[in-house]
Amino acid sequence: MCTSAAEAVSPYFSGERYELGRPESAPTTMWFKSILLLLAAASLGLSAPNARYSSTTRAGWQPTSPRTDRRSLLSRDTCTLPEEIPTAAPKANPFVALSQQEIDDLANWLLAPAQGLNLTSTSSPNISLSDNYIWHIDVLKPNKSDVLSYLDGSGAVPRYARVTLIQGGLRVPIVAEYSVGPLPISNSTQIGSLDNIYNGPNGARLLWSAGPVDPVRSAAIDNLMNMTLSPIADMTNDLLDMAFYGSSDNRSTMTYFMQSPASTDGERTLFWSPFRRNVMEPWDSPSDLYIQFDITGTDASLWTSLKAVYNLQVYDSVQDFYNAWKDGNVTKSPPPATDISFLYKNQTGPVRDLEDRFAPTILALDGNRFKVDRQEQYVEYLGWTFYMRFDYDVGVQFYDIKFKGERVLYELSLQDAIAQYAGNNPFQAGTGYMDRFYGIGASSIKMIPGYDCPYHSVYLDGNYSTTTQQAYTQDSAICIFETDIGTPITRHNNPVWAQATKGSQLVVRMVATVGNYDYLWDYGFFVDGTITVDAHASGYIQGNYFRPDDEGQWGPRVAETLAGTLHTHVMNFKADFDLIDEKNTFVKTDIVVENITQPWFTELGAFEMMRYNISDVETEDDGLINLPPNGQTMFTVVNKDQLNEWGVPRGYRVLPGLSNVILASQNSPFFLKNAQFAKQPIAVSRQHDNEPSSTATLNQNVPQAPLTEFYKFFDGESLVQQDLVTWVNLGMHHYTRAEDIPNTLMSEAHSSIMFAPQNWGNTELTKDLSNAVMMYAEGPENQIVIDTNGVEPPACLPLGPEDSLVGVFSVEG
Ligand SMILES: *[C@@H]1O[C@H](CO)[C@@H](O)[C@H](O)[C@H]1NC(C)=O
Ligand SMILES: *[C@@H]1O[C@H](CO)[C@@H](O)[C@H](O)[C@H]1NC(C)=O
Ligand SMILES: *[C@@H]1O[C@H](CO)[C@@H](O)[C@H](O)[C@H]1NC(C)=O
Ligand SMILES: *[C@@H]1O[C@H](CO)[C@@H](O)[C@H](O)[C@H]1NC(C)=O
Ligand SMILES: *[C@@H]1O[C@H](CO)[C@@H](O)[C@H](O)[C@H]1NC(C)=O
Ligand SMILES: *[C@@H]1O[C@H](CO)[C@@H](O)[C@H](O)[C@H]1NC(C)=O
Ligand SMILES: *[C@@H]1O[C@H](CO)[C@@H](O)[C@H](O)[C@H]1NC(C)=O
Ligand SMILES: *[C@@H]1O[C@H](CO)[C@@H](O)[C@H](O)[C@H]1NC(C)=O
Ligand SMILES: *[C@@H]1O[C@H](CO)[C@@H](O)[C@H](O)[C@H]1NC(C)=O
Ligand SMILES: *[C@@H]1O[C@H](CO)[C@@H](O)[C@H](O)[C@H]1NC(C)=O
Ligand SMILES: *[C@@H]1O[C@H](CO)[C@@H](O)[C@H](O)[C@H]1NC(C)=O
Ligand SMILES: [Cu+2]
Repeated sequence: MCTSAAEAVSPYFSGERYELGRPESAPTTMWFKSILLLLAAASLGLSAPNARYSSTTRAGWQPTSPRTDRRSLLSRDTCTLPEEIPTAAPKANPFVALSQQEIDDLANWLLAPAQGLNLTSTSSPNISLSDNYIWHIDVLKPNKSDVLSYLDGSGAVPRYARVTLIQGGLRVPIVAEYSVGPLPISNSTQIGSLDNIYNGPNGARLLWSAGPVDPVRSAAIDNLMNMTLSPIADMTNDLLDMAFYGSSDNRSTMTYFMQSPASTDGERTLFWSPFRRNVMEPWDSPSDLYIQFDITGTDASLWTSLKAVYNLQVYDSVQDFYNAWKDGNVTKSPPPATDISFLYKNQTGPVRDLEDRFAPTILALDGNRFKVDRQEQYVEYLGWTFYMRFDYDVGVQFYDIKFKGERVLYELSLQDAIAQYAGNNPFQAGTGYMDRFYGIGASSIKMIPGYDCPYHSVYLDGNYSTTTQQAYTQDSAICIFETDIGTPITRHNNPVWAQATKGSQLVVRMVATVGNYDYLWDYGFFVDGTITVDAHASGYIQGNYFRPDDEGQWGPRVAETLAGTLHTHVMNFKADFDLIDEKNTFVKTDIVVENITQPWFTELGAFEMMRYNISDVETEDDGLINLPPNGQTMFTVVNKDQLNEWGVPRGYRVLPGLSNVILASQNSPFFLKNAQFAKQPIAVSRQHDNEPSSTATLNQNVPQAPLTEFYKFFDGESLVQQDLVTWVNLGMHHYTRAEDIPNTLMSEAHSSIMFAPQNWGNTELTKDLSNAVMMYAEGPENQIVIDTNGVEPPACLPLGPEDSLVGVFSVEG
């Protein structure tokens, strides 16, 4: 496709093009301010082949060497690879993941008899459920108060670890989180409770049975499954065309899965398992069988299967079910299809006309316009600066976001991504995932260049510590690129001038493949001071076994033995605005409609008109906020002590976007106190170091007794000119469809929110941009001036006749 464009005469500003473009009878003449560029361009010839790469193998293109000198751009006829522009963060990033040395030192310290924790090493060959051992050693997020005094002043941020111990050896077995510090380990290092940051009934702990499925528990569950299923393999082979003999046994043709949540309060752990064909993506090869298991307590010999459901018949035990089958009393429903070609994404079908051509792409032809300090995970972009943090739980997070040197947000971070399911079977009806529990950051993937992210993106690593005590680096977990927003950011035409300013944004992107789903999150930083968060989803739906009698109540049939599955995604974000400083107010501007009279409309009498009704959200009692119909409320965070030139408090608007949904069912037993953050579109609370997050990683299995109970944040405190946190939800009701097969489409599975300046400036904030054109007439002859502020398309970009600015603006003579 990369044929030379040399013969297509297409200068942007050449005298030749001017001649071509000027109508014979034009009453105006043209004059260019950008003389230097015009001359350079004219002398070098603007047209050039857009051959960006020298090599040729389809799989591994070799980039040309980065250009070293801006001027060389004009003397080349190919655009060059944008070089990464380094910068130095003003301060070292205070949010660094633990190093392997730190993790090892912490593990040794915890295991030392002096600590009295009676821990068994996780590498012990005979480790058992009734031992105490380490699950996760991670860094404890430092307190905002400490980070701010460090960023704005001096000193150091205290460094602590957050340690999760599985304590099966206690009289009442628990899983608990502790703080260990200060780091590095010294004689003053102590282990302490984290009850200060967890407000649930059991503080920083939950009953053991509601804990994570670590390798020890997982092996015991696998054994229970084998003990339950291998004796009935003759029946499962007959009814389901599948059997199970343990995950490591190559005779196993089916998989089991644990319903989440597996408990309500940790007292008892009961879960339903679906059974799926052991093929690529078992999610979409479900059968009609479900079995309930009780895995309460640390003595796995007491674990047992309970009920079974097959073809909507409920059996009190697996044995009852087996006996019924032996007696020929079981009515068979079709086993999951064996042909899974529908789950593949290989290109099939005739190629669409012209679709063999390479798709359009985003390119920074004139070089990058952002700078990155990789080591400090710090970014600068056209007035924006921010730090990033990465962790196992949620992945990338943003801190100290400033625009033109002024702080806008202290923190912008994902809290959790949850999903509420439904269906006429115990598994889908009982599913409420909280993906933070499974590690959203730990599920981050290496981006596919050119597909997940535009070519020439800057890729950053995501560092976090695993639950196997490894300091792990996910390379290319984040990509950063600048893109056109798709429209000019401002424009106008009038008889006197025509103007347009380019709209650009920096995007920081992360993708996490959590089991069946792929979440893509974009954080956008716009040239006008706007910040956006966009969430998209793809991957495989957790499909339902197709039953005609479900009659489309939870989704349409989408394959031979597969139906869609109604579910709602909610993703909670923490937006800790600090507009200039921490003293902020959350303001609602309602549009109210009233019958009024006005003295000049005597003939109308009372008539209906609208006006603003502006009110502060005064206390946390009013902090849980719904979206009004017809968008008739504007939500802003303002700083009443910081006025713009017009005397108006400077602020940012919280602008709901696409699909800001919340849980459709608010009283489901599977999402109770543990998911209160997902029950209103917006919430505003006072910032406190002991309320760092709307949820906790271990909230998944304790809907009734979570570590973090969000509503307890709302205890009547004043919100006027205080340090506030705004909690917002993105999400989607997933109305599954045939088009979810094989993979959900990111076009429709999309949600967004925007934070936009609202009287932040004295005017809009793009008047300083040079990537703008102003066209007007000047002088008695009405000479047309085309002023592009000295910024031109680089010489390597071939332009066509219709790309010319000449003749676009004219005045009537
Ligand atoms: C576990 O194994 C170690 C040796 O690897 C042995 O010394 C110890 O007695 C075993 N403990 C139990 C409870 O079996
Ligand atoms: C230490 O834990 C083991 C289980 O790992 C348990 O059998 C033992 O009783 C515990 N010792 C004390 C002193 O609590
Ligand atoms: C810690 O205390 C021990 C004795 O209790 C001492 O030998 C050691 O030097 C101390 N270490 C540090 C780092 O202070
Ligand atoms: C599962 O149980 C069967 C006996 O029913 C046994 O042959 C097999 O080895 C077990 N599988 C595993 C992985 O232990
Ligand atoms: C399954 O495993 C057994 C024992 O490890 C081996 O002999 C057999 O060849 C394997 N069968 C298949 C189909 O891989
Ligand atoms: C099977 O059905 C027959 C006839 O209804 C009944 O007598 C028998 O008890 C059933 N068997 C089982 C195991 O339920
Ligand atoms: C489709 O992709 C798979 C890889 O997942 C590959 O094994 C298979 O050969 C491909 N099939 C076709 C028809 O290209
Ligand atoms: C991430 O970890 C790698 C490997 O330990 C290290 O080289 C790199 O500096 C770390 N990056 C950051 C930003 O901490
Ligand atoms: C205004 O008055 C009209 C006529 O009485 C009534 O129909 C309408 O609902 C009123 N509007 C409001 C906002 O009260
Ligand atoms: C204006 O807002 C205040 C505070 O929410 C409320 O009390 C009042 O009723 C509103 N007025 C109108 C006309 O809606
Ligand atoms: C962080 O803040 C919490 C809550 O105020 C406090 O309990 C804790 O001690 C602080 N941590 C540090 C390291 O100061
Ligand atoms: Cu979905």
